[in-house]
Amino acid sequence: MQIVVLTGAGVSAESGLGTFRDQEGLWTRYDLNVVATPEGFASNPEQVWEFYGARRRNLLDAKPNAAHFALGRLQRALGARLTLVTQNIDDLHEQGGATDVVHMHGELLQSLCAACDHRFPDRESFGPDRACPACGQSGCLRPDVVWFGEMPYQLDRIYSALDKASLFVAIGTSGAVYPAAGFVQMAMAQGIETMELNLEPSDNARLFKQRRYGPASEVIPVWVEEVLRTGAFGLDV
Ligand code: BJW
Repeated sequence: MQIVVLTGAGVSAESGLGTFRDQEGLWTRYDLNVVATPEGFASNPEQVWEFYGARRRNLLDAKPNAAHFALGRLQRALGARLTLVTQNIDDLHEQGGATDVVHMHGELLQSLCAACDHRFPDRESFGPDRACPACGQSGCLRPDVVWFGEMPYQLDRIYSALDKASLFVAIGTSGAVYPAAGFVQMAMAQGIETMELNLEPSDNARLFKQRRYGPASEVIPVWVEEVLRTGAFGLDV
């Protein structure tokens, strides 16, 4: 029995990290074409670094919430039977005790050198003029995140986990961004169980067999407890 869990910004909302498409979401205050595309970065790297610098500072003050801790507990109990995929670039799943997180849209506290592909942990707020610690070139550093038009990370691993899964669960994601928004269709095509846990119905809500709504910090711990207590979906835990 394999479970694939996909999380989105909603799981970190109660930790004080903004979502993208809600009423006060980041995309209502920032133009995504400017701050979340390779073209935007090429034309104004300072502005993009300012955006990600502010988000780095915000993340350094943030703490995991009950949803992160519950998913961490689930992963420690299920081990390799749970593939935890997140679209989030924060590290709150790890801080909540998850041991193996697939960050398909990259990681905020890492930078990437466009010249030599070197990735490294980075908590600095600004960066365009800094030199790459590996190749020494200046002006080549970017946040290690996946922008629109770029290929998400570890898709082979995600598709292979979905192929073997008996349950796909989407948590706190609007279902607006592909390829993540298409995972439920892949799960449907395989005839496996699907579940949406969100504050409110997402764009894809009708595609899920089961749906539960409410804040992640309340809904996720209840669901995790259920899975661990009853061995729901045939789990032998
Ligand atoms: C709560 C809650 C609480 C609130 N409790 N819930 C047409 C068709 C298909 C695809 C495309 C298309 N046109 C263009 C594309 C491709 C494009 C795309 O999908 N565009 C769409 C706009 C249509 N995708 C891409 O370009 C991707 N790459 C790609 O496709 O490569 C080619 C490829 C081809 C074939 C196969 C595979 C690949 C790359 C996408 C990169 C996304 N990058 C971003 C920003 C970078 C990281 C960052 O800065 O953080 O990633 S955009 C942003 O959206 C971020 C997120 O990870 C992502 C998803 O957002 P999420 O997590 O769903 O957040 P919200 O805000 O949308 O939703 C929050 C939800 O939480 C809501 O439902 C709330 O109700 C809920 N919530 N509080 C529980 N307390």
